[in-house]
Amino acid sequence: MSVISRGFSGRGNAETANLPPGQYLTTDFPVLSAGPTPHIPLDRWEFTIRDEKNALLRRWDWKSFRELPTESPTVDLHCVTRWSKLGTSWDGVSLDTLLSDVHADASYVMAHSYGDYTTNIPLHELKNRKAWIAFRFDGKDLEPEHGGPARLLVPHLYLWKSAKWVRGLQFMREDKPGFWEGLGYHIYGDPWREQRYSGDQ
Ligand SMILES: Nc1nc2c(c(=O)[nH]1)N[C@H]1C(S)=C(S)[C@@H](COP(=O)(O)O)O[C@H]1N2
Ligand SMILES: [Mo]
Repeated sequence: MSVISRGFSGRGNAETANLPPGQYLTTDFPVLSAGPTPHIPLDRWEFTIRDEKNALLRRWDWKSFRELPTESPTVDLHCVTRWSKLGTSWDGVSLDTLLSDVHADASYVMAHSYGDYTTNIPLHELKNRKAWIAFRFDGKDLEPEHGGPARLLVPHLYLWKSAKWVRGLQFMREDKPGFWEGLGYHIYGDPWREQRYSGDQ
């Protein structure tokens, strides 16, 4: 009884309200990767923050990264191919923690991944508990297909901004397109404003 009423009324209405325009709900977790899945041994993994000229500002290896305080956000995911998955649970390190004492003369970052994927994001979109480097999904170590050992998680933007296998952020003074943005996807990618392609408002 409780299962039926939750499925049909309360939860259904709440979920529809959380669905951006043009999206449909899915409960599985599709894998979308532009290339092969890189496999990064933890003893070779690193996450770096670099300035515009590529100078190293911060570096964590897996051990020092995992010693940082973690958060456990529950967030909704919206892929530009129109599936949304609501209420996903993650463990990760907040970008507020990683960027806390880094001073940048820059308003944008390029996220770089192992395997060469890139995506651009305004720096302020990574702050104020809106973005994480996530290493666990649903209580389990993040699967390689979904970006393990660790991926960027910026759930308030379309999911292509959440770079899997992330290896670092580079500050940029001016905005530049990353991989999908350079192929015609929107430079910003707000699902609530349906910013799918570069011509969209
Ligand atoms: N490194 C990397 N990150 C990536 C991608 C990719 O191809 N390579 N695809 C993006 C796209 S288009 C989406 S929708 C999500 C998909 O994440 P998932 O495979 O965990 O569902 O990852 C994003 N991050
Ligand atoms: Mo996507």
